[in-house]
Amino acid sequence: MRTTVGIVGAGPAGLLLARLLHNAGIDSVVLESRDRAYVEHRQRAGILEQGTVDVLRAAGAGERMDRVGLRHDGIELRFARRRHRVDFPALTGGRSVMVYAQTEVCKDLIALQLEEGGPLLFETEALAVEDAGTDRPRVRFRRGGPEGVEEVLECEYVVGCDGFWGVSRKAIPAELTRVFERTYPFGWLGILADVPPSHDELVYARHDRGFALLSMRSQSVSRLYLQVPEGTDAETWGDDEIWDELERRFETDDDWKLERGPITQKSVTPMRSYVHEPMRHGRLFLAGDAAHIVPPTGAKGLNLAVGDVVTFARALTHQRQTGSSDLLDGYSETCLRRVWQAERFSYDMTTLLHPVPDATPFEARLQLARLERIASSRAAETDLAEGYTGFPFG
Ligand code: RFL
Ligand code: PHB
Repeated sequence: MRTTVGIVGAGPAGLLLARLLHNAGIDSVVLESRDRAYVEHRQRAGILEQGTVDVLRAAGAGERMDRVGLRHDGIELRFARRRHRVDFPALTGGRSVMVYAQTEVCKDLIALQLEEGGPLLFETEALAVEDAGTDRPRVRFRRGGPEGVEEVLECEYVVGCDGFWGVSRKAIPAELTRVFERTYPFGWLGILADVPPSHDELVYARHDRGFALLSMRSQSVSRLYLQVPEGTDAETWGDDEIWDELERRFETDDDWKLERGPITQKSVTPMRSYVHEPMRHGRLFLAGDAAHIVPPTGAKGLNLAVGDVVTFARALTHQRQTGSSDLLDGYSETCLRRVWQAERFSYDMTTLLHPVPDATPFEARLQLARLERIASSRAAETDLAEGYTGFPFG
């Protein structure tokens, strides 16, 4: 098998890249180890930055998003029993975000790819990327489970969009690589519940008992998170216990009330910051979670993945049109500038809102002082609003 761009992984990065290349008249093959239903139902991100929304629209993948997605003009910060709303358009010259789940973005892109695009092969696992340093990189893969036969995809370029646990990153020699990493001593217990969201915007709450987040999937489905100790097993939390704890952490001095409903899903996500440098080796390019991870507090992971593949598609199109590989050569540097801004923002949001288990009273007071500062200074609040609504692409 042979193609121009071999894409490993059909998460948001791989699927959007296939679409952007198709629109530019460049052929690709996408290899995805899981089946279609799994990829379409994996619960993850919920917030699209303005720039991501614009890219999906321009790619012809924004129709359903514009119909059922929810435009949000702000978030609420909750701390010390108080509420403070951050007004995005007022602080950023009109920018906002969209609540539209990653599951839905993936469903839309998969439908388009199967209808109009090149091959998208599910249950096809990449085993290794080979000869990345040459102009004929290859992906060795296997279809149909461990019993399937091994095959080879010959490419001009390979883009590793296979997430944090993928194989592409391993093809970059260790001696050329630098990894920057931080783990956190807590995770998020996330639930999906059949109950209308108790607030019309997201609520980020800092409480002495831990962080809590109120988000949503639609007008009738809530998505909520609780900070829990690292390594917590979701099944040890009973449904009533979860609602009781959420209620405590969202408590205010006014009459705001958290509505409860049947919990349909629960799971725990670990928290990590991670950057792999460089993001390119020869003709292998890494995109999305394959190259970097942010803790979810800043809602940046999916948006970064989109930025990476937009940068790659532009660079390859430029190379096709002008013969110049300048933009491809600059891929890693271009992406990493934005990646590090998102790392910084996600780290700031995480340390602002999560009390660490062994925090001193001094550190707890500083957290409150930082929140006070955002609530009382337009400059501090603008910094948050700019970071949340997103950094420019490319
Ligand atoms: P993905 O989505 O992990 O997709 C990688 C794909 O590659 C496949 N794969 C392979 N395929 C073939 N061969 C192999 N050897 C393979 N190995 C792996 C996998 O099956 C998978 O289909 O990476 P991608 O495309 O880079 O997308 C990244 C995003 O998924 C991720 O950054 C976000 O979900 C992060 N994130 C959030 N991002 C946001 O922008 N806004 C949010 O509000 C937000 N909230 C979140 C989040 C992530 C969370 N979790 C669970 C980590 C909330 C949570 C709880
Ligand atoms: C979500 O809706 O899943 C979500 C929203 C905002 C975040 C993280 C996750 O910061």
